[in-house]
Formats: sequence, structure tokens, C-alpha cells
Amino acid sequence: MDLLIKNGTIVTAVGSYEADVAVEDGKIVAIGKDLDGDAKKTVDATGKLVLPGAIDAHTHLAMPFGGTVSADSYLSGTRAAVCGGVTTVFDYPVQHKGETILGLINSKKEICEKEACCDYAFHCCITDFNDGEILDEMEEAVEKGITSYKCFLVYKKEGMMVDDGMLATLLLRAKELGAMINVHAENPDLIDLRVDQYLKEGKTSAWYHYMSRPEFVEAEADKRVVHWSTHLDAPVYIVHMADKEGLEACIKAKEEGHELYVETCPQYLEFTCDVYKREDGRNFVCSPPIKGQESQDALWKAIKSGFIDTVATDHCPFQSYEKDWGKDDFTKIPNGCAGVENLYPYMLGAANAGKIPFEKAVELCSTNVAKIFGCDNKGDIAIGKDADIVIYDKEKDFTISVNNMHSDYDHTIWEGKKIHGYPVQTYLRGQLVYDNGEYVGTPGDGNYIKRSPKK
Ligand code: DUC
Ligand code: ZN
Ligand code: ZN
Repeated sequence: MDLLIKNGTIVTAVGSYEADVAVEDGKIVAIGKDLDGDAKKTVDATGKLVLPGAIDAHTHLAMPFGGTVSADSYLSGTRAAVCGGVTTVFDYPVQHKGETILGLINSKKEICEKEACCDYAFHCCITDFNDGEILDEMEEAVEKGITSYKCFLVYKKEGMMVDDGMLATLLLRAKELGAMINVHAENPDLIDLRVDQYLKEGKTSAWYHYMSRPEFVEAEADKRVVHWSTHLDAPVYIVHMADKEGLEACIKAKEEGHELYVETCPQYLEFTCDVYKREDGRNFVCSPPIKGQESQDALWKAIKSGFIDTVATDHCPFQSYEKDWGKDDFTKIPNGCAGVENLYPYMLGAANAGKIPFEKAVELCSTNVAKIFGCDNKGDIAIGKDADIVIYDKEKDFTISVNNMHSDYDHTIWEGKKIHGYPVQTYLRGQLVYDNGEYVGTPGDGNYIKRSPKK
């Protein structure tokens, strides 16, 4: 036996209990009371929680965007991930005209083989069908484990938008192949209209980022996605849900029995659009923007009632000097914020504060992600699963600061946030990679996760 974690409280999506966990060759091989045997390493987890590693279903690492490249490389982003208890990330490479899915994914895999500090999977963003070749190629890509594809309904001027016809085609093709379509839902024409109007009026502060894409701009696109998905009877996963009206349309479709999944992000659960009135409002600029209190309340309510399936980060940080490009013009602010290291501590902190059960935090950040996206060996503390394990100390106080994060960015929207309870160790397939504030793994430790299509 390689590792024995003793006397901890195991938390899964369905319950908590005291037991020991034995690990061999990177897998959980036994769970039970008073396990013994010759372990190479024994860890005393008395008084601590033993959790499955989180799976961040939404990152943009080294992403060319907004006139620059997002500030975390595959190395620094995944290093930060494990230091926050995330043991798998799903990144979003963007396919452009002329590019094949596997050409793009293989180029990212090559980087990750050297750099990744946690396991990794890819959702591929489709922006062009290459005269139909992409639709054919999807079959081979699904066989190679790329079982989810993203459609941006926005970023029209940037050449990344998928129109309604392409969305419908992709929904049907994915259904045929047992794959999933993930959608970024906002209405680009409404945004452009409003942006032009504000710029003409000289309204250029970060507040007008929010005002140009408020609740109803997201809701229209959410409802369009629900409409297509339900009428075509094709599953869909809406990423970074941030508005109440769109969420309500999803809840209704779910209640009617449609296969529709909803993801939200910690920034939408913690902040309101008032942050855009702050002096440093540009640092919070992401799309969709953070909405009003009513939307935030609706998101928490839906988490508690089981209508939100996952919480992921949309991790896409930029440096301060890049955010500053938009000091006098909100359209020049690169969109995106940091979060991968904060996801699990934030959601577990909410559990520790009594807002949700710990089981719910595990379900949203790990178990559901593994189930929805076909990571058969992840998302649970159970025999046969990968030994992706987080030891969590309910009593440890932590104040987030850019100085105690493990990314490459120079500021964070989470600066000063106090969290009661924090991960103290992260194991990636049985190997200790984070230990009490320190990254102790080796870049390249991460493996590509080949995912299974839906049956
Ligand atoms: N939104 C962001 O804020 N950043 C990256 C991409 C996106 O859709
Ligand atoms: Zn998005
Ligand atoms: Zn995103």
C-alpha cells in the first residue's frame, strides 16, 4: 500500500462518515474502519475532512483573448489549481477557421504533458465548421475523449460566435455522438447596440460593461438555448449562469424533464454588479458580467434546491496593466477574472458557515462534473476511483491575497476575502502535490483525461 489516510471524515456527494482510505498505484483500493497494513506513508487526518479533489469544469489557460493572452499558463494555472484542492481542470481551447479539433487539442496536450500540475481535459470551442469537416471530425474526437464542445453565442466581432443554425447543428450532432454542447449565452446584437450608445454618450467606465450586458441580455440567450435544446431534444450545458430570468427558464425546462445542466461561478455568488462602480471595477470585468442582488439570491436558492448542477470558475485572469487598457473605455478591458485556486475553499467555506451542506459542495465542485462530462475515474471517494484527495481543515482561517496564491497574475478580485476552513493537503492520484501552503508536485504530473461519451 502506498498511502493510508487514517481517522478522517470522508465526505461524498451523498453522505459523510469516519473511515480510513487506502491508496495503491494512484487508486483508492480500500475504505474502512481501522485499516492497517504496511503503508509507505500514513497520514493522520483526525478531525479533518477527506474530500474528492475538485474538478474545475471551466478554465481559460494561456488563452489568446482581448488583445493579449490570459495570465496563467498551463503550468501556473494548474499549480494554482492543486493548491486550492482542484485535481482536474477542463480547459477551453478555441478552434479558429481552418483549424481541426484534434490538431488544436494535440497542440495543447503537448504543452500540458510538460506543464500540467493536475489532470486535464478539454472542451473544444467551435467557431467555424470548415465546410463541414468539423462535424465529421467530431466523431473521431469523441472517440479520443473530447466529448464536449463549446458554442459562444457572443464575440461576434471577434469571429468566435456560433449562430443559431450552427448551434442547432451542433446540438444534434453532439446528441448523435453522445457528446455535450456547452453554451456561453449572451445576445451579441443587443450588446453591440448598447455599447455603441454608451460610447456615443461618453459613458465609458466599467459600470457600462455591466449596463451594456445586463440581466435581460443574458436571459434572452439563455431562453434561446433552452428553446433549441428542448425542441430538438438534445442535452445542453449552460456555462457561467449569472441571471435570474435565464435561470428560471432552465429550472422550468428541468422540471419538465429535459436534460439541461446549469453551471455558475463563485464570482456570481459572492459579488454584485455594484463592484463595477468601484475605482478598481475594471478588475471585475468578465462576461457575462456579475449581476444584481436578485440574481445572486436566485443562484443560491437554485444551488440549495438542486437546480444548479456545477460550480466552476471561468478562470481567465489578466494582469493589472492589461485591465488598465480599459481605464477610460470599458470595451478595451480584457474580459476575465481569477478563480481556480478559490473555487473549492469558497464553496467549502460556504458549507463550513452552514449555508450549504459539505456534501453539496462536493457534489457541485466534483461529483456532478465527473458524471456530466464522463470522467469515470473521478469525482468520488470510492474504491476504484483515482486517489484525488483533499484533506480539509475546518478550523483553519485563511485570508486570500495575491501573495498567497500560486498563479502568475498580479491581482485578484478575491483579495482580502476571509475564509474559515481551508484545504491543507492535495493528493493527485495518490501523490502529495500541495502541502500546507506549498506546491510540492512537479510540473508534468498531470494526465490527460480521456472521457467517455454518453451511452
Ligand atoms: N468570458 C470571460 O470573462 N473570459 C473568457 C471568456 C469569456 O467568455
Ligand atoms: Zn464564456
Ligand atoms: Zn469561459
